Amino acid sequence: MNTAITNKLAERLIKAQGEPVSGQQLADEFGVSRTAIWKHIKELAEQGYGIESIKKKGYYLTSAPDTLDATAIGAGLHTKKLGQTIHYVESCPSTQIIAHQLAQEGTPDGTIVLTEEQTAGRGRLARKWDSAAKKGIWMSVVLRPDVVPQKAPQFTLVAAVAVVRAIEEVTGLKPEIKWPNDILIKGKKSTGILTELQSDADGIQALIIGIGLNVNQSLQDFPEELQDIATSLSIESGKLVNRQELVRALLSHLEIYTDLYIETGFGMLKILWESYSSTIGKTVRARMAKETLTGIAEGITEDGVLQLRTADGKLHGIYSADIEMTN
Ligand code: BTX
Repeated sequence: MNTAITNKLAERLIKAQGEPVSGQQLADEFGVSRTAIWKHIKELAEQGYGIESIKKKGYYLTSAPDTLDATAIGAGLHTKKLGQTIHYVESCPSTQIIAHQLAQEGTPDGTIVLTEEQTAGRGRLARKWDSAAKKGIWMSVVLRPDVVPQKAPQFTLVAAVAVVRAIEEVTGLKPEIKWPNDILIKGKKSTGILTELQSDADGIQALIIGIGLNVNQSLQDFPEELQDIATSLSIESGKLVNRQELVRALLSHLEIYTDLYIETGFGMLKILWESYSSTIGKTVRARMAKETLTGIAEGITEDGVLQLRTADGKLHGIYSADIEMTN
């Protein structure tokens, strides 16, 4: 069986959005016989697609399997660049590792790596990122922006805006951003973003933006030590969320906001970011490698640096820290 045709047929039926397409039309489009189409339909049913047929009208899709493979994501994706190359694996230690490898091998700008499960998902500073099978979006995006390396850290903030907009659009939830890279819902962490850089004397070769988004976990799906601090979209909305739709929304917003940043700078994004921030205006504790400072978070600069005013009136620029709210 020609699996390329099976995949294209799946894509065709997804794109038809539940409207029946006749066996003859499919046979003409794919240049094969109606019997061959019927065999591919049977194969798709075995893969978990729900396919019905109406006499004289044809085949239509009632459900698609809950997977993030290239066929499922590609159908209905309206981006120009992001996700036009999709690298999918069912399980891997970390999508960041694969994305770094692909970037070194010259994969195009906008390539994404998606998996159902990570066995060694990573956060910042070699922390672990819990990545339960089929419950979340574990994705790395390879970008090759023509910007100086100093402009790289803001991509984390830009990605945070994109994630919040996508979550809002798909679920109606109202997430907040905790500087620099946490997306919180009702104070609990739903998403983490990790931006890594490949650069040389000529500048940035690739930016690898890792996004870990908790989608359909129940509280028990998280390890015990995370149950007080982590949440998922499903816990917060009380519904299962379509991961495929969310990936597509995420890619669309990420494309819009990264392009905006590359073309016009951080100005407009800074305003957007601050409007979603749970940090700005609050008294926070910033834990850094060498010291901890407590003060009011007044805003971020054009470079994405957090401005913290301590009780002695001094304004500190915080480049990297863990932020805790003080009540
Ligand atoms: P971070 O260092 O800000 O957060 C890591 C911390 O978050 C952990 O120490 C733990 O306390 C908590 N945590 C771990 N797993 C979860 C979870 N699923 N939900 C909520 N809290 C959690 C954040 O780093 C950056 C994470 C990026 C993850 C993506 S997934 C795709 C890509 N591949 C990969 O290996 N990492 C990125």
